[in-house]
Amino acid sequence: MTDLAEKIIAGDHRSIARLITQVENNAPDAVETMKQIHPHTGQASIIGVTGVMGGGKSSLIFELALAYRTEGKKVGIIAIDPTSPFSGGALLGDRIRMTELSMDEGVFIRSMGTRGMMGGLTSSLYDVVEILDAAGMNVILIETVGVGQDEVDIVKIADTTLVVLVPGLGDSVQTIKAGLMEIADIFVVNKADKTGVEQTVAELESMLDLVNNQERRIPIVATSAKEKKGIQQLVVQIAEHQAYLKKSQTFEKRRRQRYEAELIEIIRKRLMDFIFDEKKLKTTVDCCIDQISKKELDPYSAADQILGKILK
Ligand SMILES: Nc1nc2c(ncn2[C@@H]2O[C@H](COP(=O)(O)OP(=O)(O)O)[C@@H](O)[C@H]2O)c(=O)[nH]1
Ligand SMILES: [Mg+2]
Repeated sequence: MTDLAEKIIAGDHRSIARLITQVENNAPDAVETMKQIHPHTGQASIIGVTGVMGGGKSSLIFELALAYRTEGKKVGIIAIDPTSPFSGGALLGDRIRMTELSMDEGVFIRSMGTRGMMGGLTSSLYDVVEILDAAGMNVILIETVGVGQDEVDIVKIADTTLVVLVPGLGDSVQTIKAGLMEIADIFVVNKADKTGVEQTVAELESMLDLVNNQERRIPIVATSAKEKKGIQQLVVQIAEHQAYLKKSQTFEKRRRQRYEAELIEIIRKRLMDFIFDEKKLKTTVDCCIDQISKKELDPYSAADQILGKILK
């Protein structure tokens, strides 16, 4: 086993950070370590937090992290949001509180860019989740900005997805994209210290009444990250959802979905790397041109041969 893999499994923060940087930079060294840590994964609860911009996702993650720390759990936080206080964006006050959290040995915080190749979540997110899991984080909280494909992708990674809404969005429920509705395992109405919470909760409830064919009714939790209210209820609902997943065998199904998405992503990435490495592509292709000209080979068979080589 590589020295780095050993240190990561032991939970060493600097080594965790190093491997994450390697995977983000597409460093060839990372692959061997990633292979070695995989058998040590599978213990962490993965919680995705998505929803409206400015709804309090980062603030809620902060409060959840504190709550899990009181339970003695180790917490990993991944923020895929350049405006997140975890990434050094946002207001100074929020940023200072997040930095305090990072002083805690039981918390590992990492922010990531959104430079996914074809939109959607950055492909190294799968790796980062594996790394934090192998490093012994009991809970991994992932914040994503709710735009485009991102919130749909998070479902493939998270065991439990929280959709964060706020009161006073007017016809909030109508304006929420259907996609967000489908992915929620728990609705969180944050900023419950403001007026209009009851109305938003009621709107959500009646919307849930309409889709009554679910075997599990999606719970709605009102929280105030600002006043630290409703956090414990949220922790309880997350635990109940995870118990439900395990009881209904959905847990295994979700994990399989994640591995499937991850594997497809790795293959896609390798193929893209090959295609976009023009020099390499040209060198590979060049070898066949002579044969094609001399009619010893046709272009289709040549393509089969080349693809066979990179796919093996
Ligand atoms: N009144 C109120 N403000 C909040 C609450 N939670 C977060 N905020 C504030 O809302 C703003 C956006 O919060 P943030 O956590 O960065 O939202 P995000 O963009 O969803 O991650 C910040 O100024 C927070 O201090 C809350 O429960 N009540
Ligand atoms: Mg945020």
